[in-house]
Amino acid sequence: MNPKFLLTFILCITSFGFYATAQKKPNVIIIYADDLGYGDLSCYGATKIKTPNIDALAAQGLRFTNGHATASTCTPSRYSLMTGRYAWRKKGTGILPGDAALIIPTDNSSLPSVFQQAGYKTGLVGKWHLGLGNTVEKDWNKEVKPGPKEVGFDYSFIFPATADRVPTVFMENQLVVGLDPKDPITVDYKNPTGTDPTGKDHPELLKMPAEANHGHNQTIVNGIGRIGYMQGGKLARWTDEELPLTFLTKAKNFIEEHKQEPFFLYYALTEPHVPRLPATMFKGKSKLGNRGDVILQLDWAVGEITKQLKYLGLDKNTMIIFSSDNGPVIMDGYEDQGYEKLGAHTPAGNLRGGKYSILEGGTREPFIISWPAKIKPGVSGALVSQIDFLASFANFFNIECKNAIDSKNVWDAFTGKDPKGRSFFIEQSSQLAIVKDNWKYIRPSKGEAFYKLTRTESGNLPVPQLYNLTVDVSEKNNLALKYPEKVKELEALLSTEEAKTK
Ligand code: NG6
Ligand code: CA
Repeated sequence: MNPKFLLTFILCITSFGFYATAQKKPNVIIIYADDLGYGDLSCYGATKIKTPNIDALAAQGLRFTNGHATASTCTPSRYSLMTGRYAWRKKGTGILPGDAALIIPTDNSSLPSVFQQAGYKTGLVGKWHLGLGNTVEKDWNKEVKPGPKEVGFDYSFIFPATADRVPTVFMENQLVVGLDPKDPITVDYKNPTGTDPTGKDHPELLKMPAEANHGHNQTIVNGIGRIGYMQGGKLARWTDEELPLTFLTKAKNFIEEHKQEPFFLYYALTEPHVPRLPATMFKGKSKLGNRGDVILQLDWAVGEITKQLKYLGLDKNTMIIFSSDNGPVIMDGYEDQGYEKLGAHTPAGNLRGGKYSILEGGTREPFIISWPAKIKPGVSGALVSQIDFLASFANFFNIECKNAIDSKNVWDAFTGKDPKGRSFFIEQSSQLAIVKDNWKYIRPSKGEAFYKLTRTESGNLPVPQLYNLTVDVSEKNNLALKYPEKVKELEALLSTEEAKTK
């Protein structure tokens, strides 16, 4: 071949290659913590705990200071993340038992289905807690469906509900991992099943005692009393201390397997949800007890993911979103000395309330988006929510979404071009609140104001509450009596939104 022609040919190929890489759709990874608070990370102001890996993610991306889960508990927040709809629109979307049926409709748009339509490989690794199958009664010894696959995940490696609920097994593509057919699994949330000891009858077998009479006293697995009864599946049951390492390995495998094509990975960590049982290498490391230790473990896992992306050359064009499903809780039903070891650490930062609460500590979360190829590092005060990923990605890919009525396209806020974000947002606990122009209105409620077990504030009061978050993010000064018109306006907006699907 003529050498000049060869050179032109090589140049063309190289520049085409470069062009193709530059235009390639970003990989997207959502790393979703469980019960991590607004003040639990050093990049959000924590001084008693250091989270260098998440701090590094924040430093190379956008750190949001007004980013929200939709609810202050797990299931409703995850429901919104998947469907783009507020969970309070649908009955049966509260904290689910481990044998619940799937609550995500399979004929609407879902976050993973949007990625599938855009040509992505989609994967889910971690906590699910959105139900499986069509009914409560199900055969755990066969493929359980519908589940993540029918919702839009090409691959899934999950535990069904929470770390403290049976069945305490992993499921890969909706089949229990390591199941011995001679030792079939049955699960029951009403009546004791099987001959396994329970925490109630055998507290002497527990390695972490449960708060008396508060759940966590049914079937014992790995020395921990669980919620729900389970029999069989002895070889398939997980060991809590290595559970997060299993998820991390599966997440890394998924990335490695799909490094050549755009992928979407929803990596739902279990930390720092109860029961908190750090791996040996993190035991005692934080000096803040088990909760602090598992936060360091979580931070380490994030670092392992970013390291792997770098190693594979995927770091620049991978968008990593980091957040949590609800605010923090110190005591959640196991006696793990959370309060005794807390010291001066403030898990919700300067916010009031936490998990289960309608106050900002319930839904305002660490919220980081890093995409080195496209997003300039910085801090954003835009009002955004996890519910918005669906509409924002759908818009980015030019895909129409079906029934995701509460999801807003805030792509410009997510990428740092719009400092404002949503015009309003509805928060959920056992009660509803609405935020608009940084004014927050909490509906009157008859619910308890203080939860004895968790020793936390719910934010419930029998009278309306109104806070000006611009000057009072800690919700200390109730201005409802001073600004009755504002209360009326926000109640009217909330009622209109509620009526949309009634
Ligand atoms: C509660 C559990 C708590 C936790 C929560 C769900 C008790 C006393 N409390 O019922 O430990 O599992 O449910 O947490 O059993 S969530 O993050 O999945 O919403
Ligand atoms: Ca949670």
